Amino acid sequence: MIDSYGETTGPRVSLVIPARDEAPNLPWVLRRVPDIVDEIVLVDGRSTDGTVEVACAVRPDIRVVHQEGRGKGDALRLGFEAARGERIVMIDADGSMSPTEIPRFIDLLDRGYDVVKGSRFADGGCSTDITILRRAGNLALLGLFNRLYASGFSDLCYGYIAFDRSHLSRLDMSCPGFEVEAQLLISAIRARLRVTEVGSCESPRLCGDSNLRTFRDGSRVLRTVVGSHDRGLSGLAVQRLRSALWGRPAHVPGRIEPARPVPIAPAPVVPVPVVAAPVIPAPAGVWSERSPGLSELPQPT
Ligand SMILES: Nc1nc2c(ncn2[C@@H]2O[C@H](COP(=O)(O)OP(=O)(O)OP(=O)(O)O)[C@@H](O)[C@H]2O)c(=O)[nH]1
Ligand SMILES: [Mg+2]
Repeated sequence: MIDSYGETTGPRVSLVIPARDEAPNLPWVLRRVPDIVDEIVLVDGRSTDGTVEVACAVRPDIRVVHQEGRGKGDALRLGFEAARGERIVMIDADGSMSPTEIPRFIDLLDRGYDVVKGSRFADGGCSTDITILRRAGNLALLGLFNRLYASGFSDLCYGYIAFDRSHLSRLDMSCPGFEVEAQLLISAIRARLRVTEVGSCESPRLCGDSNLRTFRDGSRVLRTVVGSHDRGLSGLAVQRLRSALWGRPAHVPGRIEPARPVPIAPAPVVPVPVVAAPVIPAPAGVWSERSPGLSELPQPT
């Protein structure tokens, strides 16, 4: 890419699209990608319906990543690693999300947010696809998520998300399946990234069968949301239970790990202090602790 000063720069916005047997839907999606997107990365999940051929015919400049493993989370992780843009946007390939909304996500990143997530239930959002069962499941998981992570989101299981590439190493995407969106958000909150929502409209997939199984994938999201909880007494209880059951605490975010879990030794349990230290209120917006400067330390006589 050549910038306005005639210098060669890398792509600014990368669009990552996981696709498994989405050949009939991809032309609709790819033809609506706005010019603001500099590169498209398609992660093909061993499709057998000509997905890659169709994508290359519609967008000869598309970059294709071939996925060896399985699952949307696994595909996204590969796509993010391959993406070269400063800004990364993820979108589904089935025509349920319109790429024409991408500029709204990028605009919020430009305004200083680190992660922008689409919400079907925020202002300007809608869904003509969600069933009563999925809406109830999403609402229940969202309520739990907001409570455990002290957040105030209006949607959880929706995969239209944009973020700044510089935060990639802090976003945890080690889960292989549809629970990856919840996992990404949990790690963003833990890393104290500025996350915001933007209204987004979801339509029914254009053609083909859903890869999502409501109960199987819903329970995986539930396990991710509860299993990653590590704050307060309930968090301590969850992590102790995890250690007792599987011999390891929740995945520690901060890096992208291989899809296959690496066995790690259980972390030592830090004892909770019996007597709480007196809390000294700090003025708002100022760190409550401060180390003395060298000049303030007692000087040797
Ligand atoms: N590469 C790859 N993509 C996948 C895999 N599983 C799902 N996807 C893609 O992930 C996106 C979301 O999957 P969907 O099947 O649409 O799931 P959903 O949006 O929850 O359900 P519906 O829209 O109701 O079908 C689609 O673009 C799929 O093609 C996979 O194992 N590998
Ligand atoms: Mg879909």
